[in-house]
Amino acid sequence: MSEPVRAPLRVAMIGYGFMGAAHSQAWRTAPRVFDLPRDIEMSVIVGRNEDAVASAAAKWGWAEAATDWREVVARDDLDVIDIVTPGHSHDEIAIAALEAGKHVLCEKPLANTVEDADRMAAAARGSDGVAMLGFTYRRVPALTRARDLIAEGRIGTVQQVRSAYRQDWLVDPEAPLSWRLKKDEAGAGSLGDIGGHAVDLVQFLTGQQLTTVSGVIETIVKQRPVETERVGIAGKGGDEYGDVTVDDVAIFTGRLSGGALAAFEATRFATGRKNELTVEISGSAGAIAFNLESMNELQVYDRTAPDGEQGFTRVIVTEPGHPYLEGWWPTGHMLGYEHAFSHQVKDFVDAIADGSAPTPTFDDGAQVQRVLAAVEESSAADARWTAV
Ligand code: SOE
Repeated sequence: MSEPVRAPLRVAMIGYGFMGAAHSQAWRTAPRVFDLPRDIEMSVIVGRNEDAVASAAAKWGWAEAATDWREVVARDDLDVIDIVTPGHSHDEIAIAALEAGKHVLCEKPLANTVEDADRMAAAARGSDGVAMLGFTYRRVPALTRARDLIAEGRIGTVQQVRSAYRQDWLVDPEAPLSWRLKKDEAGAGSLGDIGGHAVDLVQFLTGQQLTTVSGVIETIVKQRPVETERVGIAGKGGDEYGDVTVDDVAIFTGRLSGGALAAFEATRFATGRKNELTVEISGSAGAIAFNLESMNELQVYDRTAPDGEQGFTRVIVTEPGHPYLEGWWPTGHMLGYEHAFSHQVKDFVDAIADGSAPTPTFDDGAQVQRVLAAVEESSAADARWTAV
């Protein structure tokens, strides 16, 4: 499909929850901050509830609202389909969009099962459209910078890795049974929703893949009030109770292709931890450490520093030369959660314009699903070491 270079990219977004809000602000903001090679038209937002999707369109700046994603995907006046629905619908929407010649940005997880993820990856490989997965934390400047330092050999050989994604919004046993706690919609619980981020991040930072895992997953609160109203991530519950069908906590170890051991934790039961994603990569010549709750900072340790001067250095990753910083504020004026979504749009649009394949690819997403499935398999077999 050949397109005039400056023709605007006409975007349709399917879904309008938490990720719909995040992606909408990115489509609005990226063209105003970066010099994108294509203009952006926020053409259509799609959701099943007509009134709710109309009000989301008005609030977030979409020109039209629609209720049937199939009709939207088939339209020939759209170029991009951005998928922000729960994981169980990703495969059907993404494959239809790719077959219709659209470019596809898909929020993580790629899919709820390895089989669906593999079918999506095959569709992406066979399509002229650009396909990219939204593991957005890769585009937090401190983490992009960490990846570059590790790739340049600054911490030497990776010898050990640890990463934890900890939240606490399910500590309350009366927190309702939202879609994120139902296997048929979410696929997995903490493991899939936030453990997937930790796995992707470790693989992205080290440039290595997990080859084998051993772990345990557990559901702490087994029944919860059925959700009566969806509000933010946690929702509101009624008098009726239903079964939680996903894990609350996942604790696992893995071996990276380079040989290093990695330890992971994913939980929504870390009382007091709101959205703490930590990663620490220990190498033969140094180390890097990061915590999302201080997301502009990268801790860097250099073993070659003179004796008496060694220690983790706190680098504020807001210098003009740091990744993605060219479009933002003067040094030290801090970025937040939403900025990485704008960086994701920037990289996606750049790739569409220059015909390159942006990462993470759908193949990357399928590989992460394989890791998560191996953790579930290991847990069911008393934490036996399980090949990915
Ligand atoms: C989206 O990237 C996401 O993974 C959500 O699905 C999680 O629930 C959130 O807490 C982290 O971000």
